[in-house]
Amino acid sequence: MARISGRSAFLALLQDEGITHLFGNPGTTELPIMHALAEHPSLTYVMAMQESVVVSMADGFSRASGQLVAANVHVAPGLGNAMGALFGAKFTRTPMILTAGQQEQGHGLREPLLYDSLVRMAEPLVKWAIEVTRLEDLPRIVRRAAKIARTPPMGPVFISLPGDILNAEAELDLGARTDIDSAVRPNDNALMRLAQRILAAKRPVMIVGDEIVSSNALAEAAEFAQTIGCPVLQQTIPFGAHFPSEHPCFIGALSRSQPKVRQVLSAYDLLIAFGTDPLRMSVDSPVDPLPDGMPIVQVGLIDWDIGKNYPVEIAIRADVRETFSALTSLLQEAGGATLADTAARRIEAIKTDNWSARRRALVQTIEAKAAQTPIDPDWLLLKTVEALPENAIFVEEALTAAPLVPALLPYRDRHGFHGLASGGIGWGLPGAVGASLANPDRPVVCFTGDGSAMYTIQALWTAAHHRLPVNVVLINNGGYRIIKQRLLSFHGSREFVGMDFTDPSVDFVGLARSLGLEAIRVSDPATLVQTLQSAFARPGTKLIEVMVEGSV
Ligand SMILES: Cc1ncc(C[n+]2csc(CCOP(=O)(O)OP(=O)(O)O)c2C)c(N)n1
Ligand SMILES: [Mg+2]
Repeated sequence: MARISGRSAFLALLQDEGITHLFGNPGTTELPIMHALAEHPSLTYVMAMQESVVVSMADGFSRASGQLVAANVHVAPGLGNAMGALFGAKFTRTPMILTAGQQEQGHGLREPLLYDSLVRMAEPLVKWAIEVTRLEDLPRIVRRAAKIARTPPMGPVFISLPGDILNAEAELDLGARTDIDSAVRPNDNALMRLAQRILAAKRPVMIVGDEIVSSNALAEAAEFAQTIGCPVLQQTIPFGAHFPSEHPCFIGALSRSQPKVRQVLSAYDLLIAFGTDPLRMSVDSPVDPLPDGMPIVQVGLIDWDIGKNYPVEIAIRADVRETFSALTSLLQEAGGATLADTAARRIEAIKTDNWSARRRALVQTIEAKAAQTPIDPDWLLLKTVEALPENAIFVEEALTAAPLVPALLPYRDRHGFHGLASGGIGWGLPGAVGASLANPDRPVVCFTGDGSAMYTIQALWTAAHHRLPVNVVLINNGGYRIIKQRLLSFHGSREFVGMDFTDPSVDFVGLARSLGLEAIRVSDPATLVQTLQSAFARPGTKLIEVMVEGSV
């Protein structure tokens, strides 16, 4: 066995686990890793100028590729900076190995500058957190971390890397990766019960979520819906391309208003939940979103989400793609011509009010606001969606300009759309940069609020540095409009303290240029379409600042 340094072994292990990019922000405790990068030129180091940006970039890379990612941050304060972004990665169950350099163990208990217990800091937000205390354990720890991160329910893991471990040398066996195949099919009995229950329903409805993306089941979900002719709703947090929008069975995303959800669901007699936490809410309400006694059947690999808030009549822990395939054949067999007739009839009925029909009506309403100055944010969204280049990836963190995204943007492939998920803002810009690095052949359009962009604006520098084909449409309404709207609706107050940034206003064009980007400002609706089309058609990273209506 060859002698190898801890730092070089660490990078070799990551590469063997499929890591192509290491997102990071370096400090003294990370110097061993920075040193070893020279020996691993095929590993691309992506520097971001703050640790929350680092982690959100890695998160965007994974969300837009399905791959395990790695990020490295600077000891206790760097990990502290990263926590909000790590919360986001926990929410989306992103397979991520997060590491931080740690002070050398030779300090013992003397608490040097920058030292704190990194494991204790990271623990609440990760599946596994550990500090390496012997070089011999390093291979086993990295292998185990990778396996844990990418085994459903997936999620981030954390490794603390003391400097002395990274700088030491030993004869190490780097081992090999373990991939757990979790494409699990339900047993025959469970499948049969599920099929019978679905056939017995008169008005079934399906809610789908993130596991449709992570298990690559869009086509299978569509075929299942087609087979029984059930309307399909996207879960209440529409952060991914969870169903092909243009499929006749798709009727759109559920809102997060409990009374509205209850009303929508009350038209049905069976809730079929696949790969989702179907009714995750935001603001408290005395109304329960689930109609009383509504029966549920639920399938997915995340057992935490199954029966979490409501009892489930048939609950199955299995892969959604495998389950759809098996279930669809079983239903076709068991249902025969009767089911085919029923399904055809149901689909005819859905067609009059499905996603496509609703979109046509919605577009007409929005077009009526085309000439408004300042520009109407819904119209801006519509024009941005219409101008998207073929195969573009759309990344959204747009708050008051976002509600119509699921209704206007057609989801066509599982990596084509990524929206704000956890509710912690500042993810969008770096998320878009990560998505671009993961998909060098696809243009990325990031649709972001001005307030959200200011949490992680330095992500633009990384995009410019790597010359990424990212276009940022920045919605400038001069403040936190959603917070104003909520102060007004929940508190009846128009005293908007701390919600404007107009004195002075932020010059986003100047800011973007200072970070090395081309930047354009649009105030006149008459020039918007042309500006978007021309920007999207040209190479390079760009920011298009659009001045929009911000009143409440
Ligand atoms: C990390 C974090 N800090 C603060 C908030 C609270 N918050 C939610 S939306 C928002 C303002 C968003 O502003 P902007 O992106 O400009 O969108 P707008 O409301 O103007 O449409 C804030 C501060 C949050 N969700 N996450
Ligand atoms: Mg704003």
